Order: sequence, then C-alpha cells, then structure tokens
Amino acid sequence: MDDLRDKYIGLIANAADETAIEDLRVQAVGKKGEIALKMRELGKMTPEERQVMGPKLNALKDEINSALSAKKSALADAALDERLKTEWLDVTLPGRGRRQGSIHPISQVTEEVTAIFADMGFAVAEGPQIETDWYNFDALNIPGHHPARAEMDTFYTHRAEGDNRPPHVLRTHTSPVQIRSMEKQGAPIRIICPGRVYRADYDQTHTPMFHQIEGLALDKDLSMANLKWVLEEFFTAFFGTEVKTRFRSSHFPFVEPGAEVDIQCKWENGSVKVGEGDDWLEVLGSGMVHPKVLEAGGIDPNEWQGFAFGIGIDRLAMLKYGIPDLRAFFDSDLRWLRHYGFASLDQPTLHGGLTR
Ligand code: 2U9
Repeated sequence: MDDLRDKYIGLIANAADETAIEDLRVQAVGKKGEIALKMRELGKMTPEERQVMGPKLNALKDEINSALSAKKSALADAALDERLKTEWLDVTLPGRGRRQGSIHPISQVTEEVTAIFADMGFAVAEGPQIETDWYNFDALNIPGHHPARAEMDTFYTHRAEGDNRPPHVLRTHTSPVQIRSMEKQGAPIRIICPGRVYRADYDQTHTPMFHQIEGLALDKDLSMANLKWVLEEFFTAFFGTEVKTRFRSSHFPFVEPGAEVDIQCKWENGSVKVGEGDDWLEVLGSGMVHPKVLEAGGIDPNEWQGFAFGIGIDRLAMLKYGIPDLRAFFDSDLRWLRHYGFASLDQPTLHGGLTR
C-alpha cells in the first residue's frame, strides 16, 4: 500500500497538464483502477484483516483524490498566470472615442417644417413611393395624353412581356398621398405629406430623387386668403424673420386657380438672404384644389373646397442653411455631413427655437 501511495503521489506531483491528471485519476481511483482492484481483494481476507485493510484503502483513496484536485487547481492557476503575463490590460488607458453621427439637413428641415404645420393643426400623412399611374396622374387631373406626364420625366417600372396593364411609376410628387388620405379620411382634412419623389433629371439644381412636402386643407369655407395666411405664417416661423410673399397666377392641372409663390429676398455677394430686400425668389406652387381632384378622392366639390401647396424640402434646406450644391446632399460624404449635419439632440420644436 505504501508503494502504491508513493507511486501515485510522485506521478501526480510530476503531472504536466490536466490531461495527465485525468489519466492518473482513471488509473488510480477509477472504477477499474488499482485501488478498486485492491478493494476487490478485501473479499478474500479474514474479517480481522479486512477491518485493518478496509479503512486503510479508503484513506489512501481519499489521499490520492485530494492530491489530484490540489494538483489540478495548481495547474489551472499556473495556466492563468501564464495567460495573464501576455494578455494583460491597462485599465487606466483612456477609452477610444466613438464618432457621433449627425442628422442630415433634409431630416432636420423635414422636422422643422412638420413642427410648424403641426402647430397649425396639420397631421403628417405618408404613402408608397411606387404608385399606380392612376394615383400619380389620373386622380390629379393629368389624363394619359396630358403633356404634364411627359414633362415630369417619370421613371416607369417594368412589366412582364405580354402584360399590357399600365406600368407603375416612381411617384413624381407626394400628391398621391393626399388622394389616398381623402379616400380614407374624407373631409374636413388638414395634412402635410413629406417624402421622397423621383424625376429623371440631373444637374446642379436637380437630382433624380428629391424631397417634397405637400399640404392639403379641405373644409366648408376655405379660400386663397387662408392659403396665403398659412404660407406666410410658415415662412416667418421657418426663417425666423417676417417674410413677405408674392402670389403669381400659374397653371397646375390639380388646382384652379393656381399660383406660384415667391418670397422676399436680397442677393448679397452671390448668396441670398430671405426676409430682406426687394428681390423675389420662387419657392413653391399652390392653389385651390381642382373639383375633379376632389371627386377623384371621393369628396363632393359642391360641399367642400380647400387649398393645396407643394415645396421642395432640399431647396428649403439650401436656402436656410446656405448649402450651395444640391448633388452633395446625396453623396454620403462624411466631411460634408459633419459640416452641415445637426446634433441628434438638436430636435426642432417651436418652443425650443427652430434654428441653431
Ligand atoms: C392634391 C391636390 C393638389 C399640390 C401642388 C404644386 C402646386 C407645385 C412644386 C413645388 C416645388 C413641386 O417640389 S416642387 O418642384 N409643386 O408647384 N403642388 S399645387 O397640389 C395638390 C396636391 C394634391 C390632392
């Protein structure tokens, strides 16, 4: 028994790793190990011998088990020490700074415009960017042969060969959203519809995708006077200074009468200042909703009437924040975004002030 003890205590002391320890455990105290074999021999002994050898064998088994677990944890400690030597971490080092994103001027201006119109009782409505030609054109009093269809440089989707239905279009304005809202909600209604629109055009002042906000107000007794007040109220809040407007008669198929609206401005060293001077800058189109358009939206033109307008958001952002080239809006250039972007906590509210 002493030989057995010396053998295993020695082997355990020299074990190189946890696998060796496990092998020794099986060999010494496992089910078919040496101690188990000795235990089996107890059966052949006299009761007196068994009384002496039984407790001795158990004590030896306990001693080997303790030596095994002591060696096992010593090996684990040594392995951890070895790792800590190479994998140490200096917790006093300063953290790595993370770059903060910024709010794109178009998102910022959309929020600003929305906050101003919300204050005048307008809710936000949204709709699909891929539209049927009925919602994008026919419902807006632009029938199939109308020259406005060609003028709008529309993007058409592809139809399978043999499918003769008119193709869907990428909406050329957000007006289909107003038609859908009239169908769903009826009158009275007061909504603004911000969103992406698409026209096949590309130069310094046009991109094939751009952003509009259109407004629609229908009630029993609305007139151009209400339209003028709403727009003047909007421009004054948006530019933070009183802005005069000029209405010029104009034609759009979806309104009658129609008007283009200019805002008061001054040109100074090649840049424009809104709300000062004697010059005029065209910024939006508007008018009283055409009776045929009301009918297309399921609304009785003998009972209801109202006004609508459309503004380019990108244009508004360029004007307010002095951004020169429209194309840079969509280049995803991080330097541009850092320069013209807004802090994410700088959310526009009427009470917090809309400008930086
Ligand atoms: C419905 C009825 C009438 C919205 C209108 C315009 C005139 C207009 C342009 C301004 C700048 C588009 O982004 S832009 O190039 N928009 O000139 N928009 S009236 O009239 C509507 C819309 C929907 C149901």
